[in-house]
Amino acid sequence: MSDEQLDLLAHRLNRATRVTILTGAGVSAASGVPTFRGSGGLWRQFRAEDLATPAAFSRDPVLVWEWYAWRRERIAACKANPAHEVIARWSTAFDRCTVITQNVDDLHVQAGTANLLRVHGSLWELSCWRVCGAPSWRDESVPLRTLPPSCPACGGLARPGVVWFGESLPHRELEAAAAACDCDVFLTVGTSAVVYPAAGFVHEAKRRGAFTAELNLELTPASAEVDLAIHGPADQLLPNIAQRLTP
Ligand code: BV8
Repeated sequence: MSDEQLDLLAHRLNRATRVTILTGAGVSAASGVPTFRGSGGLWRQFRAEDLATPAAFSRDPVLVWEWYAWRRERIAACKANPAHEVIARWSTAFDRCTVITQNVDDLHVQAGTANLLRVHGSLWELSCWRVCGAPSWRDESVPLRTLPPSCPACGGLARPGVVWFGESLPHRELEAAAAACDCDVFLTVGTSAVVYPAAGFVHEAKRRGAFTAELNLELTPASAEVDLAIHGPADQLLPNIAQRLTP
């Protein structure tokens, strides 16, 4: 991370009216939320991709719920960090700023972020596994009253309100995220850029003429594609860039 790089990004943001920010687990790392691929990303001996699928839930809903209950307990103790706070401020600072998050921890919500698209859902929302027609509901109880929790409408099994591998993203959020690829600056922060379709947005934004920048501790498959790749912790980089913006 060099001063020139930080100044260049600040210069681009100063001139921008339409800004889009994509975030991943790295933004919540400083809050103590385990990332997916980093150390601590594993639960017992399972990889996330093994548990976060409809097949895994059909096979063993109690095991999958124990994993989500474990993550809820970990995340319930976490607070939004300076990276979330800067993004929340920026979400109302530009003519149009859209925040697309892959995170299901809702720390962007806690930070008061506007125009937030939770493309992979939320750990704090549940829905009916049998799709009985009941709308999804919010449940922040830690621990959960019953494990597995049940649908208040039909009494059947409830499922976490997240998007599992092999499931399509919520239509409204996907449409809005695709539209937000029309922007002056597309900033991707703390994501390993391997999970699609979210990992495709930065390439789509570049294709549509946006200035693209990546903030991450390390190289990702997107690093060679973006106009600017800055290495460092998001909770330090974002406040540093914010200070360089003209009010
Ligand atoms: C779908 C919710 C189709 C659940 C999640 C194209 C090519 C290849 C594969 C596919 C493709 N298209 C689709 C696929 C399949 C699949 C996929 O992408 N597989 C991958 C593994 C190859 N995609 C899907 O299945 C998607 N659905 O395509 O449906 C379809 C279409 C029509 C009809 C039916 C079906 C659904 C994907 C969503 C899955 N759900 N989460 C839950 O959380 O339990 S994904 C989950 O994993 C997260 O939400 C996130 O998206 C991803 C983890 O990535 P990151 O957030 O980036 O975290 P990670 O740990 O990997 O990296 C952290 C990064 O931060 C690192 O780079 C690290 O260096 C950095 N970092 C760490 N600390 C810091 C930091 N950076 C800065 N500061 C720090 N302090």
